[in-house]
Amino acid sequence: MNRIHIVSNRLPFSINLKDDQIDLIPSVGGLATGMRSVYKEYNGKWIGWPGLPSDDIDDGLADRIEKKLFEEDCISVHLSKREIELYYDGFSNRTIWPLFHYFAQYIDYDPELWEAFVNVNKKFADKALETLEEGDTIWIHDYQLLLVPEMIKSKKPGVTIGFFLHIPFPSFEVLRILPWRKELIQGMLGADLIGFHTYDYQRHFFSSVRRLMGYEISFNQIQIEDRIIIVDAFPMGIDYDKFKKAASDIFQKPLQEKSKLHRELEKYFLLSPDRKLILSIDRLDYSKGIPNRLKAFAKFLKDYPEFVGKVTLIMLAVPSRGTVEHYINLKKEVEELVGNVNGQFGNINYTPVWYFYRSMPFESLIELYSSCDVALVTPVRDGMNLVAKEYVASRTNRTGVIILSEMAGVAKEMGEALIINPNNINEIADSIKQALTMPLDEQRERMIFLQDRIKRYDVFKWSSEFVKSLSRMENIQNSLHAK
Ligand code: ADQ
Repeated sequence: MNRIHIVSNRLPFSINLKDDQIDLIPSVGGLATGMRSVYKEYNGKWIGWPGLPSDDIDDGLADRIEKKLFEEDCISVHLSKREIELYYDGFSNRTIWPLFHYFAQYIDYDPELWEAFVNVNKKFADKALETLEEGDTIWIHDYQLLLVPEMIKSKKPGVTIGFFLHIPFPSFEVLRILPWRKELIQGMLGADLIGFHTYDYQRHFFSSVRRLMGYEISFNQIQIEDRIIIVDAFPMGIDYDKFKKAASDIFQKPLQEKSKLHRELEKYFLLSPDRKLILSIDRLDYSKGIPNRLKAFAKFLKDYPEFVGKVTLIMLAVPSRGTVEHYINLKKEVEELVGNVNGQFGNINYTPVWYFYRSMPFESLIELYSSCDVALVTPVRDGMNLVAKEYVASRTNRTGVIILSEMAGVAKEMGEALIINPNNINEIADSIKQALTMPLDEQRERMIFLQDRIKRYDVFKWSSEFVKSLSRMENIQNSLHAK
């Protein structure tokens, strides 16, 4: 296979400027981990926004950043504050995000946002086109860049294009709400291979292609004139071994080397060994169902008062999209609910919810994953949800229970979790009780199946399966053109 390039909204580095020094901090997220192996192995470039608005840096500094990134085979797309506001905070996060997560009431239909989305997608496509040669392959990521596949295909048809959507693809009845639904589908259809996390999203996409464009679909192929497009499900995984190893390392550390958080957690259990911890980790996003989770925890404490004083919910929320109105309101709502639960059920020695509104270092996440008896993962919509997989990978003693929303893509791979409807507060409350009282043997039985499955299809398997399909597409394209 020839070169494979990556395009995503963000480059896999953030930039730290200190005095005259430019430091590149590698991202540790799942996407960066999975893709780093791909573009390095196939001698490609990674094209994306470096994370700094272009108005904040003068030309000299911009050149130096560019050079530094180029040493890492990264190419920057420069975006101004205004472009970020309209394309990223705007059309990506105020229009597509709510639409694709079924929050129709939150959609912003401002045509100015759409215009900026088209222009910025064109910027990404043009930047990629400067690098691309006929015969190359490119893998484009996510909802911010839905128009890029077609923008590249129309200029360089000999490039093999893959597109992967990390969020849900909604049903046609929801997608049709958007004035620019056809343009979005047309943009995606510039790709030769389109990937989703689950078969359901694939099915929804097909139905929109049929209804909006009238194209025929057979099995997983769309035929358009002399082109074939393959659409498939590739459930994204995590770097399983990294989580497993980090979790087992924690238990081997001598007491004096253990982190403050770890010692605090041990103290918590020492106070009363029958105490239990429930963990909740997300970006603070309305799609994650955080208010319902808090209401369900309060209902659980009310219905099962024997657990008051014995069970704590540790809730981490990473600040996210803080300039968008609905996120600001959500933050207030969550803070109020946390206050209510703690006010109603807490006392001097007992705080029912420990709430942290911040990002946490990897080691602390591992400590929490491995110390908490139950993971409460209740999004109202989620493309996949990697937190559920990270919890499974970190359970080295093979106990622990996951309460999981049926609306998360990951539920398709986790039949052994306690599956709930995230809008059913009573059901979540009862599942908390069931999880906390589940016999250890049953926990292990379920966890063994989960771990085997999540380990087998990790992030490296995910990216290599996608690359394999891209290589098949390249062969199909070549044979079609040879005819
Ligand atoms: P997200 O919506 O960001 O991703 P998710 O898949 O759960 O959701 O990933 C969140 C990541 O952030 C996890 O790796 C987690 O460890 C980390 N994280 C969460 N809280 C943290 C905290 N307080 N401190 C530090 N790290 C924290 C989007 C889609 C998902 C899809 C992924 C990947 O919305 O549905 O699973 O992309 O495709």
